[in-house]
Amino acid sequence: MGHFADQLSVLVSAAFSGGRALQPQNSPRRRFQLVFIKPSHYGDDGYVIRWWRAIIPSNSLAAIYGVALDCIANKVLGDDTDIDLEAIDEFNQRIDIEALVRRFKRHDNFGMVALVGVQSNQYPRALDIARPLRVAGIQVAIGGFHVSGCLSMLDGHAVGLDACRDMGISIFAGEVEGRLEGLLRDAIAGQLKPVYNFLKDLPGVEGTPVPFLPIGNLRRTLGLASSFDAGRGCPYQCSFCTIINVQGRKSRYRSPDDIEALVRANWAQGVSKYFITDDNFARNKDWEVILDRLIKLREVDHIPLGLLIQVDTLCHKLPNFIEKAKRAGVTRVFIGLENINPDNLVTAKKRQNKITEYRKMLLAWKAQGIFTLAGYILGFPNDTPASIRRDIEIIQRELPLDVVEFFCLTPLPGSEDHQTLWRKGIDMDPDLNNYDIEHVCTDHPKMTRQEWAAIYQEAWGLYYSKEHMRTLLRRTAASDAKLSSMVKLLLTFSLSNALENVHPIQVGILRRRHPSERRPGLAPEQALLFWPRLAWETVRKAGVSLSSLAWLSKEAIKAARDPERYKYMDQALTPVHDDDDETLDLMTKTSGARAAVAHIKRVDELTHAFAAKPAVRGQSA
Ligand code: B12
Ligand code: SF4
Repeated sequence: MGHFADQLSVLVSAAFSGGRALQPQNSPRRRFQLVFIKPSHYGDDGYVIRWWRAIIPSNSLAAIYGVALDCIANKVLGDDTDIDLEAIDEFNQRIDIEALVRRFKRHDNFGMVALVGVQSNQYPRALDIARPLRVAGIQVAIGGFHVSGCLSMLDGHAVGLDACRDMGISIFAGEVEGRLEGLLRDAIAGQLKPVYNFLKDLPGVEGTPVPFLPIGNLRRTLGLASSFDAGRGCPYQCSFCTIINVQGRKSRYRSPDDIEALVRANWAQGVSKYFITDDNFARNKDWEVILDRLIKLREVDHIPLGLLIQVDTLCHKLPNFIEKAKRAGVTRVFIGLENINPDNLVTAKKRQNKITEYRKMLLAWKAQGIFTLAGYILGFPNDTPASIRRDIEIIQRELPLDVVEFFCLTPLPGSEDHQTLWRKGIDMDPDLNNYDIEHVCTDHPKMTRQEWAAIYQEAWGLYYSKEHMRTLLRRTAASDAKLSSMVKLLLTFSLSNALENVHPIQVGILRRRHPSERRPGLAPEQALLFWPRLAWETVRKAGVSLSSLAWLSKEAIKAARDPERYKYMDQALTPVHDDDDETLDLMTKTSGARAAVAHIKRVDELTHAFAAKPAVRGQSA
């Protein structure tokens, strides 16, 4: 309990401080400037992707911020040194580099800028942020999936890590819990090491400081949501995955007490909506006690929790999982469906995804009125533009899925796929900015890079056709789920790519641009053209968004008022039948699907034969 109370008091005092400059300003002691920056990356227009309001906050930032609060509370730099802490998410806040340099100068450069949670696609931008800071003599460290993934899988130099060494940026690979203190001590001595590598020593996360962002940061996201990882690590071995090579395959998890502390601290600042970022919450070994605690906070303490979780396609087989998730406040669930062709799933070592279970699992979530969002990867070896078009039609017709998110299969640094191509010297896009799983970064056996990119663009329009969005609204009305939530989801997912040319999970409201955020190397644009064009684009996009919103709202109202709404039925909503494997295209259109069905039947027959044997013996006895 002592630990719980400590966590809570650190977080609640941070909540009330607003998060910036956490120590008294008039203190005569040394003030160490600690600035956490989560870099964004460049859009195809050459400008940093930044929004007035982003949709999702950064959990990497919250995780390291929570650890820093703990360091401040424990005065790890000694009694004579205060820490001024600030977190900036470039997704929703412009980084004024000149102002930052001036601020550090006022403090004789006593401090450090930490580039946080830097993914491969954000690495070039992170270096561009670091460059002027290093020129000004400011200490900079970098961490996150790019450096960790590369050091875990490659030779210590690839991909682009020497750029950090050349610029004197300290590389931090691995997790920061229990290690920030040491890093800060090195920083106050002006002696950051070139590389810190803790990848072989993953910390237990139970009892470590919990992710936390102050309200000032959270207000920059839509819907005032926060995030936390209830656990890390996934037991599976998908070859495109970076996570297992950075966070490991063993399940490590936070305690229910820790989670309660962060929920209460956030509630003290009015926040009760969360993205639980575990890549596979169903494989968090402690999912049940965590859900039980969240249920208590919701049902007994009346904290109005709203949760988004990520799970696998076998989660419905865990007794009570879906029911408890509902009671804990889960309203949306992200499922790594990835593909409906088992041959493709096998090539990616995603054998745990059984297409024969997809409908059961999706209907189980639907029965609870929980929205399902599925990740769907385009570009597996058996994919062609024609097969992708066919598969999208099958999904629309036969799977009771709400939202589909398309991605391009990408050899992300840190994944086995990347390592294989890198070892074989196969051509991959040298521009890391493109490794955002929306761009094609290597060759495909059956499609040219152009065909692949084109079908990715086309896929969004195919799935989010007006006709299918109308069907989705009718399915929502029939299952009595919240139509206004479905309208919001459809608005975001149907427009992000078409209007903003970015994936819905990195979209926001009102795209911001600033001439200073143009990618170095690209010609600067004339102010006289830049500002009017930005204004015109903003007006045009607002017009398109409003007209889509009007259309979706009209259709939602129609679906809600339909006297027959609860009688609506289609193939996707039809309960699972024994003959599905003969009648559904999902089970019959590919050789992989047919083989999967045959395999299930064989297992079933063997199980029954085995079960029947003792009875036969009994009869003969
Ligand atoms: C939540 C999440 C998101 C959220 C929030 C972003 C965030 N990073 O918090 C959203 C939905 C916005 C998102 C979007 C995207 N994401 Co994402 N996301 C994740 C996810 C599932 C969890 C992140 C997290 O909280 N991890 C837990 C924290 C604690 O770990 P961490 O980030 O590594 O940070 C720890 C250490 O690295 C270290 N550390 C980190 N930085 C620093 C810095 C210093 C100086 C130090 C000392 C230590 C340190 O300390 C932290 C605590 O231990 C990860 C997968 C994963 N398991 O991490 C993917 C992941 C990071 N995302 C990924 C991708 C590709 C994307 C997108 C590009 C997808 C897209 N096309 O839209 C976008 C990019 C937009 C963006 N703003 O980041 C990839 C990155 C792979 C790579 N090699 O680059 C990952 C790994 C998933 C994958 N597919 O492999 N994402
Ligand atoms: S299930 Fe998800 S987190 Fe686990 S290995 Fe596969 S892609 Fe990675």
